[in-house]
Amino acid sequence: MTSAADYTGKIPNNVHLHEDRRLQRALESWQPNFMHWWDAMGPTLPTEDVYLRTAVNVGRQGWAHFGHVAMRDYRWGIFLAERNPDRRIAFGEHKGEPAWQKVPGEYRAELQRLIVVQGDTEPASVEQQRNLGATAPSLYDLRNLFQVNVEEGRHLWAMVYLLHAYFGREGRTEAEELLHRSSGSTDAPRILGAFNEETPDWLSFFMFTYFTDRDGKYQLGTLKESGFDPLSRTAEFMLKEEAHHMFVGTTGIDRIVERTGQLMVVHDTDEVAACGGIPLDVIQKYLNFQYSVSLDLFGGETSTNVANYFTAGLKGRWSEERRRDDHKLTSESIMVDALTDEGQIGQAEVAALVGLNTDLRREYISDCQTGLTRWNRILADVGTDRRLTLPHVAFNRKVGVFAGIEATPDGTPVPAAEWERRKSEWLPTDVDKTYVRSLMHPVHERGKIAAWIAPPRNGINGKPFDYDYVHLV
Ligand code: BYC
Repeated sequence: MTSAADYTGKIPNNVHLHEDRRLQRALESWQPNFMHWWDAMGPTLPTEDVYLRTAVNVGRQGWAHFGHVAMRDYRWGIFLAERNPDRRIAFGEHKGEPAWQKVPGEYRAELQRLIVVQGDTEPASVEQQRNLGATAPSLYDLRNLFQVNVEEGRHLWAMVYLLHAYFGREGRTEAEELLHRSSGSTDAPRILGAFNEETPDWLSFFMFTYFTDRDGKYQLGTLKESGFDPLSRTAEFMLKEEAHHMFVGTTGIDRIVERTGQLMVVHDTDEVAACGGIPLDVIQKYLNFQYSVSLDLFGGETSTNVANYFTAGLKGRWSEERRRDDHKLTSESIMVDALTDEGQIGQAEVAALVGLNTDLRREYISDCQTGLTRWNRILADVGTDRRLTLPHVAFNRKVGVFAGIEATPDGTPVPAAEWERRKSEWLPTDVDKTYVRSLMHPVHERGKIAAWIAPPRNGINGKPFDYDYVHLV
């Protein structure tokens, strides 16, 4: 079933908003609050306009429009993927039943919670990235930052639509709360740990869009399986936009690694700071940090929450329909990472249902590994034998079984005192961060780029690298 996008009202949408005046009015009264939040917490660099992609439809041929727009006039809209009227729930105790078009009363609280947690991450990332425009390495990168920001804003709209349309007064209150909590706040922080960390420089930004947006991909992939059809359709369309965010991360790190590798080879040294590059050790430490905080986003290795979500049909597995089992998992088991009685890192067999966070995290880890393979190929191609690695799952964890121990990046448990003494070898120090920040000077001239990063292979939407992607005021 296709619904044409309606652009005539205040809120672009393909959900027939004009047919439900109450809902339309409620969302229209949330809209100025969103704009207020965007003005107060969104990008700080003043711009005239930016070459942005705007979602205009969900159909197969052409879902986005590219053009220069003033960011404040971006048309944040509500778009759900096309509805399949025959869709059935693919897993859990309701497997085979028609997908729900309304919230089932018995799962209301759980569904609302999943939507709020998902919704909370979207504005959080915009807040974390708000000052990066001032130090963009090129107009191309500046445009990509703003693209990510406006689309995270749209993803907030996607979750707020669900809260308003399906969760009544409580949903509207939660939608307000999404604008009140803020990243890093002591009084009202964002819900998940990684979204209260700083993203103060572009190396952090690219690590964030590689590792943390990729958690988004996997979590949205599980929500796309949801028996609650509006959530499934929303997540499906969000995933389309998400692909570009991860592209920004992957190619951003590609280009930093390429520049660093070149400097290492040309100057025959690992100490590339002297020639204006980011040392590979520092890149590795930033990677260690962002990967480990992103692993925390998957929750505990075992979780009764996730077992309940799955059994209820609210949150499925990655590629649920391609799995060759009964999709109920009531009598299966899975090996999960665990601590042995002696405090060593090992594995334990648990019921498959409670191990689903581990299952998802494994899919995520093998996807993360593809980045490492590509960055190491870049290092090999420029002619150095230094390599980057993914740290062990037990490294620097604050959530799950490893939260109580310290371990080195290769997965050796170490006493707390040794961790304190040696953590500067593995995680960014103030000196590392200050150095990276010292490189962050804006390059806002067309066709120019900062020295610590290589230029991209291609521009955006067929435009050249030296295109006027952003007009500053
Ligand atoms: N920080 O049962 P457990 C994205 C809490 S990113 C703080 O093991 P569960 C994006 C947990 O809530 C994707 N608290 O966890 C990326 C629970 O609390 P209660 C976001 C945490 O429920 C970039 C307790 O600890 N979407 O889209 O199985 C830019 C026990 O936990 C954390 C989602 O996450 C943490 N890291 O799984 C923009 C999907 N982890 O019940 C956007 C929706 C756990 O004791 N969320 N806790 O009060 C979920 O599916 C689940 O809530 C989680 C946690 C996967 C997050």
